[in-house]
Amino acid sequence: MRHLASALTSLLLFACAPRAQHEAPRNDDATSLRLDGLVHPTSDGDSLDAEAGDAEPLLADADSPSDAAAPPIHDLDRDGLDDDYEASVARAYLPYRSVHPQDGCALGAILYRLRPHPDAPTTRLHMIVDSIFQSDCGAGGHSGDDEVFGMTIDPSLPAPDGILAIRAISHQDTFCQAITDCGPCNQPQLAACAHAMRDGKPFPVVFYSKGKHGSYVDESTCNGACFFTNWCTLSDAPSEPPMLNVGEPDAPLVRDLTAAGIITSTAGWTDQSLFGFDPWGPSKFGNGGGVLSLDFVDDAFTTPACAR
Ligand SMILES: [Ca+2]
Ligand SMILES: [Ca+2]
Ligand SMILES: [Ca+2]
Repeated sequence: MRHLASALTSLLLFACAPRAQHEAPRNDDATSLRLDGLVHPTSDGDSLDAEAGDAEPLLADADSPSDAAAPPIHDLDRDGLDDDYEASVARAYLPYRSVHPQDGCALGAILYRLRPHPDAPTTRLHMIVDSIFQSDCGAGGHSGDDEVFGMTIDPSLPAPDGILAIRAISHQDTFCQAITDCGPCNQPQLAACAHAMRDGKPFPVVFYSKGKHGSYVDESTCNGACFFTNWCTLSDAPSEPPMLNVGEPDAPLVRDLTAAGIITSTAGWTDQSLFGFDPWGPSKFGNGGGVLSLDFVDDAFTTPACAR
């Protein structure tokens, strides 16, 4: 009975805990991030809750050798990665996001999906970074904006060295679409990224065009793109708005961006049509943005696993 009460208490704590990881805790020792020992794909997703209920003793005895191989105890999105680890990786390996200094509608947030890389699940991570903005105020502007890049991470290397490949697609599926790739990936060989200092180290840069937020890893491809409507430049500092892990398609971590604390009046958002938005729902984001739930599963952003 005591065990049952303990399990129920643990479940209650999980249910009441904030589901979002806003501004993941800084990991100043990125070398401590390792995939080994952290990937334990859940063989039976239905048993996750039971595992979570039994999790507390594993935390308490984390140093004991017998617990070293224990399954993750905080994997609500059921991808085999501890969700706190996901937040640490996302924060540590986030590229330098260069939002144009004269951007007139820079208010936004970062939604991300991090999981084992589908082509190298034990050695690489893949992250989709969906940058949302309240509006696009460039040519043909609109309410709601979503701009996506994908990246391959080798977590055995500290950031930024572990960033092996980045692919940005601006104005996807339009005649203005531009795909740019960069990174130290060897197979295939990619162009070198532009770099700028973040956390005291040279990080690869993802440029967002002024007002339109078209994303490019190559500034020269951006400038003048789409009939001279896109212009990029390196910002003085990286843009790092609130970050939120959306989870996985089969196990979302969030269904309401306002309840999750992302799209709120407090954060400066004013467009009520975006409040309460479900990032895993079928609707478009605003009257001109894309369907976020499709962004998170779009294979066009699956960067190569980058064998070395
Ligand atoms: Ca997870
Ligand atoms: Ca995940
Ligand atoms: Ca846009």
